[in-house]
Parts: sequence; C-alpha cells; structure tokens
Amino acid sequence: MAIKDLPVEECYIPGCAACPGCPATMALRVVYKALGRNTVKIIPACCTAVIESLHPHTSFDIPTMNIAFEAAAAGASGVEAGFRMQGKTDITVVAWAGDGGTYDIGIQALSGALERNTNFIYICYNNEIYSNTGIQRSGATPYGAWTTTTVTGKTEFRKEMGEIIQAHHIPYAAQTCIAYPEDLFKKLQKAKSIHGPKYVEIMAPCPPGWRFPMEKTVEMGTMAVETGAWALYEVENDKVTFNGRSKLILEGKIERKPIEDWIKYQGRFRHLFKPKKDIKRIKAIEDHIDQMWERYRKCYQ
Ligand SMILES: Cc1ncc(C[n+]2csc(CCOP(=O)(O)OP(=O)(O)O)c2C)c(N)n1
Ligand code: SF4
Repeated sequence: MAIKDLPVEECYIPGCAACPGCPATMALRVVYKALGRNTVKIIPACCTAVIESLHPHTSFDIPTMNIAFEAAAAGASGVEAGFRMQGKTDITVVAWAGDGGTYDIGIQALSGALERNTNFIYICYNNEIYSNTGIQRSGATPYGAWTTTTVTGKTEFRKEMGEIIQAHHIPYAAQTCIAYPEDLFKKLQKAKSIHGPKYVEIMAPCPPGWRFPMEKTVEMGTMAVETGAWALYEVENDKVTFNGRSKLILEGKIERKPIEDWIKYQGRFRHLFKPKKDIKRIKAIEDHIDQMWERYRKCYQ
C-alpha cells in the first residue's frame, strides 16, 4: 500500500495545538485513518492532551476521553467493559499515551489491562521524553541523551518495553515508526482485526525535545530504523516477524548504519561531540544497540 492509497477521510481536523513537525500529529492522522470513525480514544496527561486543543474546541473528530496520567489503560478497560455490557462490541477502544505514561507511570495499569485480556489497543507514541512538561527523562530516554533532568547526559540505558510487553503473551504487539506510515497503517488495521489486548509502539522523534529542525522529523525516524536504534517488528501469539529494513538487517542483507549518523544531528547528544568527541559514551550507545540485536537474533529466529 502507498500513502496515496490511504483513506482520504480525516478524523484529525484543523486547529491542533502541536509544535510544527510534531510526530504525534503525523501518527494520529494515520491511526485515525486505519481505525476509522467507530473508535473511542482514552488519552492521559501528555502532549496529545494539549494537541487536541482547548475545550470547547477540538482537533479530534472522534470521541475522546481525557484521564489522569497513570490511568490510560485502566480508563480504557472501563470504557471497553461499559460498551460490552451495552452489547456494543463493534467499537474500537484505544488508549493513546506517551512513553512517560507507558514505560513509567502507567505501566501498572497497562500490565493489568493486558493480563485481564481487555479487548483494546494500547498505543504508545514514544518520543523518548516527558515532552509536555518540558523535556524530562523517561524510562525510554536513551543513554547519553540530554534532558532537563539529565543535563550532562542520561547515565542509564532505556528499558526494553517490547520485552516487557511480550512477557504478557498477548495476541498482538508491534513496533513501528512515524517515518513508515504504511507500516503503521497496516499494523493498526491488523490490531483492530484481532480480539483481545493489542500493543503498538510508535517511534516519534520530537523536534524541540531532541533538538533538531522541525522539517527533519521523518528523516530522524528513518535514521532511527536504519541505524538499528529502533526496530520494526510485530509479534502475533509469541511469533515474532521483523518488517522492512529491520528484517533485512536481521537477515544480514544490509548493514546497520553507524549510530553516529543519527545522533550527531540531534542537539540532545551535542555534548558527545563537542568540545571533543566522547568516544567512550558513543561506543556504549553502539554496544547497547549491538546487544539488542543479539537478543533479537537469539530469541526471534
Ligand atoms: C500524577 C501526575 N504527575 C505528573 C503530571 C504532570 N505531567 C503531565 S504530562 C507529563 C509528561 C508526559 O510525558 P509522556 O507520557 O512521555 O508524554 P509526552 O508529554 O511526551 O507527550 C507530566 C509529567 C501529571 N499530570 N500527573
Ligand atoms: S513537544 Fe514534541 S511531541 Fe510534544 S507537541 Fe511538540 S513536537 Fe509534538
């Protein structure tokens, strides 16, 4: 499927309050096209709660419920149960949260909803920071990255959320990226067609948070995948399939690009290059990605 073949109908309408070049808005457009109008969205505190605009205005043309930061999956569970009791089984219930709301504060509610087999789709747009409150580090922030709470660079590596999700053995989980809208569209449509809990995580490079020019959002997403810092894959009933470039990397058909090709264009890593190159920390980032791909190779073939 090509981008021009995506449905023309927009549930993401003019009037949003996002920064120019926002990856969340790019993803939301495609998500709405894939899921259609018969969808209800539960959104906790995050940039999207601002992007949707101020009451009584809205830039979302589908029912949306805003909820507390930690409660996206719990709220979605309640909404799904309510519809089920009313016999309304054709409505897609979606929780949509940032990485802070997913990796950190919302992980308990998420784990509970997955364990209870809630029939919903949980989508995490991962911009690797708490961006709405001014760029604090999250459990998804990579090692070495500047944030306002890691001013000399984060000293811990990011959590492997994909592995945490897989430990729940749910019917469907996937990783995708805003730079690959067809991949995102297909994965969301597949998630919609499956009964039970589904988890989809979208890599979402954020211009103000990562410190790159707003017109480079898609390029930053492409480079994340080309360097192997992010992988495109899906897991259906514990069977893992890699997609696109990530499949070619795993099969040894193409090489991962050096991580420097990606991080040198992001201001959040500038201190690793100036005043002089921090070879040790750049190598630590590269090693971490190597280890991730080693695990992919061992577990997923
Ligand atoms: C219990 C609680 N703690 C803190 C906040 C403040 N807060 C609102 S949004 C947010 C950051 C959200 O980060 P993330 O989930 O990564 O989404 P993003 O802002 O990056 O879109 C924080 C800390 C809150 N609303 N509730
Ligand atoms: S801070 Fe980042 S995620 Fe938030 S609205 Fe701006 S570009 Fe989008």
